[in-house]
Amino acid sequence: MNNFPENFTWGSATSSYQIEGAADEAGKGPSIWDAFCTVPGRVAKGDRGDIACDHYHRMREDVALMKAMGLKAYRFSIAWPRIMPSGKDQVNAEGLKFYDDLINELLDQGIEPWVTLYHWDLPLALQMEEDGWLNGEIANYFESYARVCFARFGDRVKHWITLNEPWVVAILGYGMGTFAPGRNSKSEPYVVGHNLLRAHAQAVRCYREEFQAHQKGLIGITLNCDWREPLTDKKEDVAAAQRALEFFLAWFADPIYLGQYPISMVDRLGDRLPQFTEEEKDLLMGSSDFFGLNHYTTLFAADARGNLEVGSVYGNGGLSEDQDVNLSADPNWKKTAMGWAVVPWGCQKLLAWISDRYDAPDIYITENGCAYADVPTEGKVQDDERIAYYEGYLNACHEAIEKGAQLKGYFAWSLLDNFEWASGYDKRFGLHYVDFDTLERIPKASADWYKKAIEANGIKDK
Ligand code: PNW
Repeated sequence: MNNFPENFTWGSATSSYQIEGAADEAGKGPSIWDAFCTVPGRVAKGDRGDIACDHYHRMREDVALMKAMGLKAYRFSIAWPRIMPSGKDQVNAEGLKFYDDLINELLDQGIEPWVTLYHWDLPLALQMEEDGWLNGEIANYFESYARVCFARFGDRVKHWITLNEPWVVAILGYGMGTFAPGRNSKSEPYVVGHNLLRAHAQAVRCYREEFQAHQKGLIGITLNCDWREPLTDKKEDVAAAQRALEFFLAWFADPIYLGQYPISMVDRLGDRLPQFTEEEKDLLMGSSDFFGLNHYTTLFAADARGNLEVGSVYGNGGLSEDQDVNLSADPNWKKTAMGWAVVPWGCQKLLAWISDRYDAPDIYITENGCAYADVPTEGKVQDDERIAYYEGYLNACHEAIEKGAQLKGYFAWSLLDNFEWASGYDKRFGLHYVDFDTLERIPKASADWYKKAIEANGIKDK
């Protein structure tokens, strides 16, 4: 048995647009994802989030599923346009009430709420009128929205996450254009990344100055990163893997933990990388009480020496030219339905890399999981591949802890099958199967497996 530390936070995660539905109900304003889904060809099968899992109307039933698994914590996001339909000024009382009810229900069932303030559903008005994350003013709008949430929910919410995966917002939203708002640019991602960091820092300052002393919660950020393993032990490839991790994770983590962008980015991006003022640097430095990490997969990295292979593996397109890194997978690696390789040791190496570079911060894995083409038979879903994935990655987490990583918790992505962004409903990440016609939920075998892991506070050795 591989046992986890006492008080390890066992959780599961979701996000507002992916599960709530009720997209145009109870005073909610449209988000950039509501709009993006209406553009032909952007989302598989023309799927949209208007109904999704209908969690907005089935919230209590879903909390009961969490309770049945014995979850200690549940990470969800607040939809900014449900709280502020046009992104600023006016606050929607019905939106506040929904999250009040959810938080109260969780606490009644003994489940700790972990709240993400931004999981990509930007109020559409801020995109149309203000250019969204391209406009430096957005940091002020985000701070105002965050303040409303701290003031209203902070008596009960003790873990806040400002932003989910700024890398995805910047690269997929503004570089590759595969996610909302669908832009293709070589310079905008770095402006967007910069403004995301500024917005994070201002929200954290707001929490610390106005709320933290009496509410006594913690606030952090969630960054996503795959592991990059050098393809060979040649020093050029070792350097390429390091550079790839810097462009992926250190882009956001270095300003927060070390006070500046990585030198590799400064050197390679020139004027495309904005600069922080001294005041912004001070605000950013130390602005996360914990390191939230979303991790799914691993690829090899090799120095491209100007011969970039574009488009062969996910991640090779877009802005890879800035890094001059070629990515590849071992053909023997198993792949999930997303085409993402299952490589548990990459998770252990990434946790060690973070612990080493940032002086062993408290880390929470705020997402880890996998999609498979689950099919119910006689009302049951026997998702053995998902169980194997979780077993592999949790064993890797255990090893990382033994080697010194301060990993304090783990959130399985996801509680439910849901709207998987540009992949629509086709890609199922849930511990619970959702029939998108009837909206019935069925616990998969993995939900039962996870329940036992939580109960035992550990998993069986490989
Ligand atoms: C994360 N990539 O998204 C998100 O936080 C979740 O909302 C999402 O459902 C989950 O992972 C599974 O995809 C990502 O292409 C989306 O590198 C794409 C990438 C990474 C993370």
